[in-house]
Amino acid sequence: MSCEKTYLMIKPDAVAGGKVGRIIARIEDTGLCIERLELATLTPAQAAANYAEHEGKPFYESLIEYITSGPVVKMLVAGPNAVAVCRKLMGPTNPAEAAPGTIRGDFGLLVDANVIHGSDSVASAEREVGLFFT
Ligand code: IDP
Ligand code: MG
Repeated sequence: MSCEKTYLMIKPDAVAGGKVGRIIARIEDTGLCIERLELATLTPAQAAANYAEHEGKPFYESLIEYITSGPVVKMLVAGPNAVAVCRKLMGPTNPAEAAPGTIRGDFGLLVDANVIHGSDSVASAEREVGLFFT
């Protein structure tokens, strides 16, 4: 068992849709600890840094536009196997393929507005936590 930190972010569609409270409850229900939490609108530079691996893909420009379109909820979440536990809780990238009971399966419909971001590895988590929480 490794105690890890991960970076989660409730995306603009879910914040605007009034789903923040229910999503946070699911994170808390796992037993993981929300150590930092902040409502903010990402700058284009922050968005580009977070999604650098996707630069050049067909959806990149619309992804940056979308993620900077309104406030997000940034979270630093910690606990045993936090990265994998959160990815499982979120469900797969496309909400249409996400099972009921997952955050994307229950709160999302479209891949381009898929409710929540979560770091995909311990290395990504370290980088993303550094980007969003100094
Ligand atoms: P992840 O968020 O599950 O890690 P990634 O493949 O890292 O998925 O993609 C990052 C984000 O880019 C996704 O969460 C989604 O918002 C967006 N995205 C990924 N694939 C597509 C696509 O095919 N069309 C539109 N948006 C996409
Ligand atoms: Mg990813």
